[in-house]
Amino acid sequence: MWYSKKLIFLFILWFFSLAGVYSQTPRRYKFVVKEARYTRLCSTKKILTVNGLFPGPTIRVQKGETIYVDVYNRGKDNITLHWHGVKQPNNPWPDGPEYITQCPIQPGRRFSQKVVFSTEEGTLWWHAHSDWSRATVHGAIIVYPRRNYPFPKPHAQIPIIFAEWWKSDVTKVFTQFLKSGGAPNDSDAITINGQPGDLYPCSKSGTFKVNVDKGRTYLLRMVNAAMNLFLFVSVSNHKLTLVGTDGSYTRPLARDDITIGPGQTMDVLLHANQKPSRYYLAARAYASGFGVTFDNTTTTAIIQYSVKHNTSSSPSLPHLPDYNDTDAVFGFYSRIRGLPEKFPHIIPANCSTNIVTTLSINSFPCRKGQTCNGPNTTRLASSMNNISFVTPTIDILEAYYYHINGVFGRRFPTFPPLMFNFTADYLPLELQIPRKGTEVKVLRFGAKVQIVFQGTNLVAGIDHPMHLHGFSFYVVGYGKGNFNEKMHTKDFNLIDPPLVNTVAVPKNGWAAIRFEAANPGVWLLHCHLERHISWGMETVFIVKNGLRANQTLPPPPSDMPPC
Ligand SMILES: *[C@@H]1O[C@H](CO)[C@@H](O)[C@H](O)[C@H]1NC(C)=O
Ligand SMILES: *[C@@H]1O[C@H](CO)[C@@H](O)[C@H](O)[C@H]1NC(C)=O
Ligand SMILES: *[C@@H]1O[C@H](CO)[C@@H](O)[C@H](O)[C@H]1NC(C)=O
Ligand SMILES: *[C@@H]1O[C@H](CO)[C@@H](O)[C@H](O)[C@H]1NC(C)=O
Ligand SMILES: *[C@@H]1O[C@H](CO)[C@@H](O)[C@H](O)[C@H]1NC(C)=O
Ligand SMILES: *[C@@H]1O[C@H](CO)[C@@H](O)[C@H](O)[C@H]1NC(C)=O
Ligand SMILES: *[C@@H]1O[C@H](CO)[C@@H](O)[C@H](O)[C@H]1NC(C)=O
Ligand SMILES: *[C@@H]1O[C@H](CO)[C@@H](O)[C@H](O)[C@H]1NC(C)=O
Ligand SMILES: *[C@@H]1O[C@H](CO)[C@@H](O)[C@H](O)[C@H]1NC(C)=O
Ligand SMILES: *[C@@H]1O[C@H](CO)[C@@H](O)[C@H](O)[C@H]1NC(C)=O
Ligand SMILES: [Cu+2]
Repeated sequence: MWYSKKLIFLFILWFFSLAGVYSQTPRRYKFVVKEARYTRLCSTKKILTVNGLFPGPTIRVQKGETIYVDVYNRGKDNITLHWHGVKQPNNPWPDGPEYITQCPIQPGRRFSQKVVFSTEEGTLWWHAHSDWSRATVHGAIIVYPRRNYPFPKPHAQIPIIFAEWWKSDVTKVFTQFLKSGGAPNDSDAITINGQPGDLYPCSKSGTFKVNVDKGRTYLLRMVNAAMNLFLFVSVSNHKLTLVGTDGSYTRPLARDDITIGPGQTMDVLLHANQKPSRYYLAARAYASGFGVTFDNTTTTAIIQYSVKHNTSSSPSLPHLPDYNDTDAVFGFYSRIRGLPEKFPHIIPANCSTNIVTTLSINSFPCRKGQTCNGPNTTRLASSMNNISFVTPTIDILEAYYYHINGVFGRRFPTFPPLMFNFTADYLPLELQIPRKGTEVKVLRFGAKVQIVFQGTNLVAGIDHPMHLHGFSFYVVGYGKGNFNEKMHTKDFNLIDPPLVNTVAVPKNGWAAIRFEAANPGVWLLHCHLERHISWGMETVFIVKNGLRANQTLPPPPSDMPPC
């Protein structure tokens, strides 16, 4: 009888799951990339999604787990997916950045991506890493502790994902600005979990709501998935206590408002300790670039207490710093500390590899016969150490692994090719023109690396959220103006620096990071402002093999997307 066989089979499954055998099979997620219709700001359009969802599904794992995500491309365009902040030890092939570690998954194809979690604990996220599709193709990753949190267990945990919404097709915004040489069109709304909120037309009914009980504590797992916006976030009448960032815990830091840059995550405790009522959680842009336009709208969600209260009165907006309040941002980031007592830190003391790199906005002269929308009819660009990165057409990891020549060079400069007052108010125009190239930096396995990111005031000084794949790193120093090794190194924090994967380099300032290059592979380093990476603010580290088997680049998986 067929059903008894089925019963026996189920019984065996049940037995093995109890025995812990079944549960050791890695968990699998099915991600179908496809278009879906969404109505926002009074109009309907098709957007690219995973499984039809915006934001996409949340991945929930235990610390140290390995999972597989089966990615099916049922869209019209090439795509890749990246697991932002997951270090992927010895596992660079499924990391995701297009033409860096893989060729894209073409329409109709599939790629099973192995995602290896190790020491991360807290909030991370995943997103598309090809053209501008990450605008809508993204979601949260929650990494639960094996035992306890370093703070009392919160009553509930709520992902808060910020994003940007364009009324027009994002693909068009992307192709148009690259063609015109100007800045991309600003978005029309900021969203919280896919919803713009009360202050935008046709958006009130969808506003995201968090239901709270008085006296309880909630963990808001914030992700900034916005393409081009740093955000200030605040909740009226409540303090926010930062307890983690980028998948690592921090010393509790109580604030009226926090800043979150593109690519960053912030774990924030909200104590529901006010008069039962409704309160706005609001966010809007921090945008300090002189003459740089931005989406200046305000997004809201509602924190509502469960006890009966007067719901016809509208909640009040919290105070948020001014859009140009550079000091508020500097004050916030420079106060974040790691938790070395609970999570032993090994901060590289003496670095054998020292890199200083400028981060600049640049401009190319317009090509003959074209009109360019950049400042002074130029074509905007950006660079690291004066090289504007040119993405190859075969991925760098494959070219490195199979020794394919001519795809990349190994001459990323270790220091700025030209020393000048990087943060001066007026800089000679001829410094604005960068070089084009596909240059990587090769690192010895286990090298202790220090990188100083130096923002410049070329074209327009602005903050840059610099993100490194394959590693977390310590932010040991953070300052305004020009970095000075003699003056600043002695003040580095080697005691309790925060451990992150994205550092907000201050406008016309610098940030110093340290990490150990103990992960063989090809790892992208880039600005997470999407317009900057599109203009070339990126480079690549190749970390060579170590001596052990598990320090050696494995062969690619058999279903690696072909070029
Ligand atoms: C971008 O803005 C310009 C000027 O407002 C407009 O003409 C153009 O259609 C916009 N592009 C897209 C893709 O919305
Ligand atoms: C936002 O920017 C627009 C266009 O530049 C401007 O007209 C408007 O006054 C600004 N709104 C706020 C709240 O700053
Ligand atoms: C509720 O708030 C509205 C608007 O502020 C007010 O008009 C109304 O009297 C209030 N109702 C009660 C029961 O307090
Ligand atoms: C910010 O901009 C306002 C005007 O929009 C100006 O009054 C203020 O001085 C600026 N603040 C800073 C710190 O630049
Ligand atoms: C780092 O260098 C300093 C001075 O050169 C030296 O005193 C110290 O012992 C070194 N530390 C380590 C961990 O090698
Ligand atoms: C624009 O170009 C002119 C002539 O080359 C130059 O004098 C001026 O300073 C430039 N302005 C900007 C903002 O680059
Ligand atoms: C660099 O420029 C800044 C801003 O104009 C100025 O304050 C500083 O003194 C300059 N530094 C040097 C070394 O000239
Ligand atoms: C960048 O390189 C170009 C071309 O070599 C040069 O003209 C320009 O001055 C350089 N700029 C800087 C800031 O190094
Ligand atoms: C590599 O292997 C060594 C010893 O076999 C082990 O101690 C270490 O944890 C392994 N590293 C990783 C990343 O698996
Ligand atoms: C999609 O990817 C393939 C493989 O890299 C490439 O040949 C093709 O040009 C890409 N298509 C587009 C539209 O970029
Ligand atoms: Cu940038």
